Amino acid sequence: MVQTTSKKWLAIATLLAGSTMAKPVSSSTGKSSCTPIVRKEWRTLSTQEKADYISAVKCIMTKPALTPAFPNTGVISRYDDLVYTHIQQTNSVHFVGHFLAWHRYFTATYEKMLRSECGYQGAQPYWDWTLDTPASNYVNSPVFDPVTGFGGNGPFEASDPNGFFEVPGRTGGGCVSDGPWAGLSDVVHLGPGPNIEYNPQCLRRDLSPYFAARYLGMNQTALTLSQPDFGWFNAVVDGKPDFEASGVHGGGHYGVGGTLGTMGDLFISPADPIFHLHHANLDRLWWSWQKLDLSARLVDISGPALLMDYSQGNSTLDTPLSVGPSAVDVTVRDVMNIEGCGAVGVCYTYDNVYTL
Ligand SMILES: *[C@@H]1O[C@H](CO)[C@@H](O)[C@H](O)[C@H]1NC(C)=O
Ligand SMILES: *[C@@H]1O[C@H](CO)[C@@H](O)[C@H](O)[C@H]1NC(C)=O
Ligand SMILES: [Cu+2]
Repeated sequence: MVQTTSKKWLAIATLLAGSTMAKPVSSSTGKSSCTPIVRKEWRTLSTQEKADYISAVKCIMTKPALTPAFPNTGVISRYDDLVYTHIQQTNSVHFVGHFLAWHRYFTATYEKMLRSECGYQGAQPYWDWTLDTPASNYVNSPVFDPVTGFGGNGPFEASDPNGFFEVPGRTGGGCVSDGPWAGLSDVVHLGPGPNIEYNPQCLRRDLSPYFAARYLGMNQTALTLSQPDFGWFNAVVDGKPDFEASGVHGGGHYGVGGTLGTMGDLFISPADPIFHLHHANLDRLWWSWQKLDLSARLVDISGPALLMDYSQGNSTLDTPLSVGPSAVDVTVRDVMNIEGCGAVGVCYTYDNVYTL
């Protein structure tokens, strides 16, 4: 194979990062190969790379939305376009077989927007939460750093005793008190829940070190990775919608968002920029699992087509995926191979993966 200059450069950059580069594999649909950009863990980025990423996030929050404003008066920015499409599809892309595929496309679309609309040169970073357990390490995660990260917790606020749920071990709930979005009262424009009318709010966090340690450690991650087929893998990623039987997906949402935080709201959780670092790591876990038996797992998809409901059968490779006006509609097949780089779909890789 002819080594293009950019491929050579990527190989060198990856070697410098201290890991072996995953060669682009030809996609299951036989599309041409390409040079995937390499996603890295947040704490391994240089201070400059972290600043570049955060300024790109701030930039996309200022670009005007593509979603028609009426009646969606809360959809102001390109960033909101993605929060909005997540709200609209909350009941059709969670607790389904195509949950991971949809979120793979969603975060890859965000990554593409940061690069093409805000001049960001890097790849979407991921948050390897296993590095921030046990509980005593959690609040010191570089992801929560007030200067080089996304800021940390909000001050403690009591939750409604008659409220919907109470996340065990929650410690905050108020507006973030440090980091890039501290002191701002109009970071989140939509929600709570499915509300799509303009409702300016601060970014809230409600960290639970206990919950994170329980569901985001290497033990839970290894349990997920050891599942024999996609149906089981997907089920263990999510666990049950019960705090006593959660999985890594809920671990990140409720470990950051608790009861009152933005990440704990199933509808508007992408309004917290940490969402995409968490979902990039879930995606990395899926890719890690796929790579354990790649040819079989590039086509392994199952799970309920509707929310915890098999009445319409399983999700399949033909299940459609839409992220609204920010990217073309695709199918699950188009995103099964992250290095596939077809005419549509996704094109990136990870600097390293989890192994058993
Ligand atoms: C992983 O460790 C945490 C913290 O000790 C514990 O609460 C949790 O139950 C463990 N999970 C599994 C799957 O062993
Ligand atoms: C869904 O897929 C699973 C696992 O492949 C299979 O056992 C089950 O019969 C399928 N269910 C339906 C309704 O097609
Ligand atoms: Cu989601």
